[in-house]
Amino acid sequence: MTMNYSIDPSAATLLPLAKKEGIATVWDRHKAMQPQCGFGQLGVCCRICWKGPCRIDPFGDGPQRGICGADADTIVARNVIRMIASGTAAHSEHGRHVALAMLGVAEGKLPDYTIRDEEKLRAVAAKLGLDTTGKDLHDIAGEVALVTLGDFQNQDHDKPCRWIASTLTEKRLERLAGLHALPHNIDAMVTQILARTHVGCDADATNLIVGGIKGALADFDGMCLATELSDILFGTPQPTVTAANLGVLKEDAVNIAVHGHNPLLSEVVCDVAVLMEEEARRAGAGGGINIVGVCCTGNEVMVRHGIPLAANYLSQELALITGAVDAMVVDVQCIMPSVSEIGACFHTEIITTMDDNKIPGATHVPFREPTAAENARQIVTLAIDAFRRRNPQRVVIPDAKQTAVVGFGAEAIVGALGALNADDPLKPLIDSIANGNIRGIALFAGCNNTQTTQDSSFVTMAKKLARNNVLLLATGCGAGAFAKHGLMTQEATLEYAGDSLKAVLTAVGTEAGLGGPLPLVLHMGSCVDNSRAVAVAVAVANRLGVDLDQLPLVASAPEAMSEKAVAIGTWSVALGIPTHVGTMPQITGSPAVTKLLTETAKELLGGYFMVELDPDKAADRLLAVIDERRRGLGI
Ligand code: MSK
Repeated sequence: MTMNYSIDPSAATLLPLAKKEGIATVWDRHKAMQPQCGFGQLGVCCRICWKGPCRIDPFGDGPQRGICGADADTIVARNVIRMIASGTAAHSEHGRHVALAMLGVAEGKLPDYTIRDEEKLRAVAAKLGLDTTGKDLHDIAGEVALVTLGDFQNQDHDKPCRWIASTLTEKRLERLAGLHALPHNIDAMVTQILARTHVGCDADATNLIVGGIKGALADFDGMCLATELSDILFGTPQPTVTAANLGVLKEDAVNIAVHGHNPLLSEVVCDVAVLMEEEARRAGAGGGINIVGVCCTGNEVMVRHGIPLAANYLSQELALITGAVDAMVVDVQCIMPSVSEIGACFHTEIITTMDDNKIPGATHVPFREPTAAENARQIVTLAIDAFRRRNPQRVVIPDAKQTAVVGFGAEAIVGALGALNADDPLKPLIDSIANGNIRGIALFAGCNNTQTTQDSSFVTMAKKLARNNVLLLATGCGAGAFAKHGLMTQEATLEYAGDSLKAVLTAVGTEAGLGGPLPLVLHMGSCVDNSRAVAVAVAVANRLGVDLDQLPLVASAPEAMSEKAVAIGTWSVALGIPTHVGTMPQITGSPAVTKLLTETAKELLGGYFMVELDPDKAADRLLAVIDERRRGLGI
């Protein structure tokens, strides 16, 4: 049974234990929810006003319009773009938080933070068109922060957001401007979507979807700025060797799981934990303090500092069922409310930290940047106290741990390629694509979803694409899946890569001093870090003088789940990237919206959605698209 839920070996150990102890997990709740509402699955249920809920009969026998007169196309389009607005809000709020922190650093108000990557700060300032001559570091940081915050404040509709304007290819910017899809202000895009989907407003499905695309591009803007400013404050990822899966928990240490998305808190918890090792030992933890990651906070600290990743989205509850986690510290997004109930079955402190993200039953430690270290000390103290209450008899740490070579942001990839050609680092990559040694590039992103067997589609697709010489990039919980299943190792490259891909990865990895090939899948970071993959793609496109929709580049979210994933998938399409989704999107109740996103988008944007639930067939479809793109380039 467990095999249908997950291919993660930790699940095989811990789900039977949960069952024995009467602890319900996400998979139990999924089962209890069956059958799920068919109207909701098709996207034809409208709950936008209190005349409803209304739903359209997909078989044509019952109502074809809601009480206000909205048809299936309007309802589906409104529902899906509201998801985009939420995803955009989530990523961009994260970005705003980081930008405000950078402003605080520049103004000398945040003693617990500093600028860790001066070179990146200067590069970002130059990219944003700022003159840094003669300015000191803090002045530059202040200007970068203010320009960034301008993307939340600009009221000139004709002036696109600064980050997107300084990131994409000229051709892509022109194409998006032609469709009136370039956002001028992130907050305004979220507000506009909510306004136009209010009862009695925009009822034109095509117009709504174009508004959604504009909102998704605001999401892209927010992700770019969140990623780049986080690198400046916390360091730009470089290749590092670490480990993944629940075997990274330690019996003899205070285990603190950092979970959520925003690095502002987790970074300081990591710093403070080092200073509190002795206290942990005095409490009986001979192994000191062991910080592990969950979801994308985990990915953030993993790619920057080599902190091991314990779990991706669907495994977060399993981490608690080990009985070995003393504190789970959460910030924002993708935290199951069930964690407090499961934590209460053990000694585990579930600690919420953001005032707008609380969970009943959790301990709340309000996190404020000016007192970050003090807050982190409070959190680590709670974890040490919990460790004292831990029942060793209940500790079951699965024998599941894989090495993971991670930390491949755009700079690290260009750096590794630079070992082959210092003057023109992109040339080895471009030559390899042109001569077919690399057939194409696939970016795996997105979540886990109980609608699919956890991690299975990621692993199946990656192995097939790698065998066919496709270079693989990954972020978010997809990256977590690959790390847990040993696909971020040199051994995986030797075992699964096709011959020509293996030769390229070996040449680059060896020259870059890794003593062997690059790992089979390159971990680029958390879900906001999808912008890193775009940075590489834009550099290649600019170098070739083409646009993004001409590159043999595809994206896939085989286990997509969240509203953020809907936003990411939509901007990926808007950037010209064919984008596979492996779970059924809630749009199929409208053939018009489905056609718009899966077919018409190709003419308008070059990118389009491909829905394929079978991972093996999905890999074949991606290979066919890559080959079509190659033919288009004449290679
Ligand atoms: S955490 S948005 S489940 S990737 Fe970024 Fe994972 Fe998806 Fe959340």
